[in-house]
Amino acid sequence: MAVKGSVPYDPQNVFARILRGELPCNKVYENDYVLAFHDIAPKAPIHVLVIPKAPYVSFADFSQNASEAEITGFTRAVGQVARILQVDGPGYRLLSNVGEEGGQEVPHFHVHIFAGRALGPMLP
Ligand code: D5M
Repeated sequence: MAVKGSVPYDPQNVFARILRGELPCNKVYENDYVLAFHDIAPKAPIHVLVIPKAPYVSFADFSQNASEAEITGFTRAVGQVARILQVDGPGYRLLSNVGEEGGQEVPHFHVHIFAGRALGPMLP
């Protein structure tokens, strides 16, 4: 198993299982670099997760170890998903929890897209 950064990647995490097709997801978008799907416990009317297909534990791992092509592919895909969701006009929020104190529950890097209502000021 590849170890990237301080925490080893757990291939049994739920998003790894979704990527392998072992668990279902409500897919929004997919390309060579990413999979995007609706969050199972939405915190806003629109709550979508964008994950890289490659095994990165968190943003910390991804930002340090992903290739330029992966980083560009991922970033462009997040924007593409926002356009697919038609939230560009009204606006949306991106969030990525990192590690224990960041509140990360699933140890596969993901960006949350929240939209569909006025989200108000950012929480800490
Ligand atoms: O957020 C992890 C998010 O992952 C949390 O909002 C629930 C979501 N989740 C967990 N399991 C699933 C499945 N099976 N499908 C879709 N969404 C899921 P974090 O930033 O790690 O706290």
